[in-house]
Amino acid sequence: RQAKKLSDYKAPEFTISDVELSFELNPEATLLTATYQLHSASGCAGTLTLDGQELKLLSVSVDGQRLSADAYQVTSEQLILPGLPAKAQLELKIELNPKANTALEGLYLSNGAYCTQCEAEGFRRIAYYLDRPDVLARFTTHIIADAKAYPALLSNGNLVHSSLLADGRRHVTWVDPFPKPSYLFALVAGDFDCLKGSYTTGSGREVALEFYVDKGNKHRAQFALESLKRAMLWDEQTFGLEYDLDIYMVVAVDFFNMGAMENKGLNVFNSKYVLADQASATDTDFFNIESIVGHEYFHNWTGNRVTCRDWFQLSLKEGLTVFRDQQFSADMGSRTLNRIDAVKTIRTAQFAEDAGPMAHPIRPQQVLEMNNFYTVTVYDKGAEVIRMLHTLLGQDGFRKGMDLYFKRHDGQAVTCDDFVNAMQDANGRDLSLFRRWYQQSGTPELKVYSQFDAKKREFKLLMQQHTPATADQAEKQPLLLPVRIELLSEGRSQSYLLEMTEASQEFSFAVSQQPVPVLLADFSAPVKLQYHYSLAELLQIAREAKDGVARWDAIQQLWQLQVKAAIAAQHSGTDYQLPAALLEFYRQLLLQPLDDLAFTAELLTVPCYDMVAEQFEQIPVQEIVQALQGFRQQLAEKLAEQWLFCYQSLRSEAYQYEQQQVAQRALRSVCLQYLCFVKDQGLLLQQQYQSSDNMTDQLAVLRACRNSAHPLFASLMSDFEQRWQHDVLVLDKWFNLSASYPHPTVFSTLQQLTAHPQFSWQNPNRVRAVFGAFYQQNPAMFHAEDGRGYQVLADVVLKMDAINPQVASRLVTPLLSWKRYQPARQQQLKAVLQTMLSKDLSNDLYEKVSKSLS
Ligand code: HT7
Ligand code: ZN
Repeated sequence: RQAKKLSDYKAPEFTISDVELSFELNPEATLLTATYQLHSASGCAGTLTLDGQELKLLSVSVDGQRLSADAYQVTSEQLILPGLPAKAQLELKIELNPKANTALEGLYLSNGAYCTQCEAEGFRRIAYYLDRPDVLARFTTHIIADAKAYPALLSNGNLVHSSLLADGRRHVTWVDPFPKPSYLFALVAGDFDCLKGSYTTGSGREVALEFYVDKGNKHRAQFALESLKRAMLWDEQTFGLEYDLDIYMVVAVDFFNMGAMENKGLNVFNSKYVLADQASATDTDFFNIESIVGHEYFHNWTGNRVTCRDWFQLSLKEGLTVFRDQQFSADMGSRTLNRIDAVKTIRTAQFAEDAGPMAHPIRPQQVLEMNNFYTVTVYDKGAEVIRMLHTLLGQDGFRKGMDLYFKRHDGQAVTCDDFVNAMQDANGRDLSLFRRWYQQSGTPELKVYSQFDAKKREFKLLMQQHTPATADQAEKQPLLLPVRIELLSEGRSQSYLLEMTEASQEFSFAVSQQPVPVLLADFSAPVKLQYHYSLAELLQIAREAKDGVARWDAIQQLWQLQVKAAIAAQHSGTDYQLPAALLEFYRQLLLQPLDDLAFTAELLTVPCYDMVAEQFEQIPVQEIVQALQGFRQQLAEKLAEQWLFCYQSLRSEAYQYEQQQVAQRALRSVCLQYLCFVKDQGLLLQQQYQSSDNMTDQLAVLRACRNSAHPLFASLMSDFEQRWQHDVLVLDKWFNLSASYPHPTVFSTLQQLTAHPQFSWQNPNRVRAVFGAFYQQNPAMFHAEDGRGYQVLADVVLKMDAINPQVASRLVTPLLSWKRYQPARQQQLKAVLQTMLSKDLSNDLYEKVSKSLS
């Protein structure tokens, strides 16, 4: 199997200026006629090699002449045409079988509707093509399908023709005036309800907005539509970027590999990121919808108008677009809470990726299967890298850089270097050192020591950075780290932005008293910080720092210290008691919550398993689970009255998705979780479950019951299943709760779940709802002593690999990092991986499993 390398990039020898696609839709035998206008870059005749996979090629014609079969060569991945003139029209006839397509790449069926997914390399499953992002062509798409069964026939751009044929089929034509790479092509055909709206751009153009959803679900798309309008306005106000077509369509489908796809003018979304109402969706669902609708919309400029030269540059569009969606969400809600969420993602999933066999820089250098590189590193660390540029250049400097980037590169396929060059040139600043972030993988460790000289009235910070070797890269160099700090002294806080450029550096501050340093405020660089804080200092930071993220982080660090102490106590066979000062801090917080109740809820939440596990080189699984459970129990018992007081003081109002209410519900839910640890709160749980008018509060009850193994869990879960049995999106929440039940009965539950009438191995949402929840939210059972959890997941991964390799390859992730566990677990994990590797695996799975074992 041949990996591709960034260093091997060559510009294409042929380009395609115009593409005409004509689809005659049929579930098992769709006929596609594809016509391309080809131009050789050298101006000479030559060999044209097109990408293609699992296609039935019916005919090939050049300039109107049908070629005989010996005039071209077809392999399992290519169509090779020797001696093609410098300028030629190529016509291909191809037959496709969307019904047999369970990989959900290319053209497939989702509940009977046709849809496509082409990023990254899925267009080659529709037609032989130069399926690479640096070939930009104007697309015209004809769709011919039964008019009654498929009233909606959609593609990119503008509808220019629609007619009824004599045989009862409809023929429509879409023209997309913007040249685009094949990965942005989309086609949808089906029978949907359509929610319509409109948006008038800053320059006064009216844009039609259309959301296509399953019949009966129109009212559930309203929030997504409003989110889209907010995103359109935000991009105009923040970056001066307007939408460019007359229509923006979103289609919600149930069968989908990821969250959503930004196809030009025709986004396709996983229905869970479009459909929401108060009865069926939680506050988190609403939040995600706004953020993902925003993300896909923002791609119209960062990704579509300016696209990637090659897939190694994926972070050019994804890192930047995640940064933009994070800024959007922060402006729509709480900046601090949004930042805390992003920090959690980096500290859990991204740091774990860096420490595992798939470690790679935000611009990977070598790839076997591109789908494996839609990672937290490329997306979220990529966004952190953009954020650091924003921090270094300031808001205005960053905007100047963005303006120059679009001025230079609109309509082009470019590289991450082109982006940094625009930032550099617009600001007159040398960013050569900063570029290392694009080529170096791994998590930098930042060690800080402090010194106070009372005589000299000087406070010094000595900082040392070091990036440990990663699986992909042994040698590391110092990086440019923007380090935001505050110095707390005499009730005041002074802020600074330090720029660290060397392996070791000293910074001095003139002060009169010894301050407490708040380090890495706002998580200004994606690094692991080490500094010896006392408990008292951490509590002072939690009370006094200006930066909310730093305040939250102080409590996080405090908990990490508690985990270490509790595990040491477990080893010496003693009980561990939480420090009185921490309990007192919590008591005060409960009696007098901060103005921001959602922030209060965050402070009151013990870190999750993943966050703690990431602090250990070798992860002591059961010890962490036991320590965290012990903390929750102690907090629940010692502050029992305060949890109840706080819970009761937060009255629930008629549901609205608005910040104040969201925050109230979050805090009430935290209180409820703790309350259930001490007393049988049967009445209270029943009451909240039965009387609440929204999914957020109902789900909080089910979670509280699950976490405390409450006897009500079974009956409430069965009521929930009955109530929502016909609504698969809501049923996913039930699948999720069932699979995350932290008790050995979960193993038989998993079997029952896969036999549930609504479960389908073909639907990634269902598979993720069960098995994603099992490994992400049930560490005690996933890591069961006898290795059963690993075996269950390994079997599922193998089964899925034959159905949908992309999904299989994502599910395998928690099995890969076997080196992070103690010897017995290492053996169990290695054994399941070795068995896997002995099978005939997809490239997706092979790349990960073989790296893990090498
Ligand atoms: N750009 C998209 C990435 C993507 C994808 C989406 C759906 C299914 C398969 C996919 N492969 C890659 C999504 C985004 O980042 O916006
Ligand atoms: Zn994206």
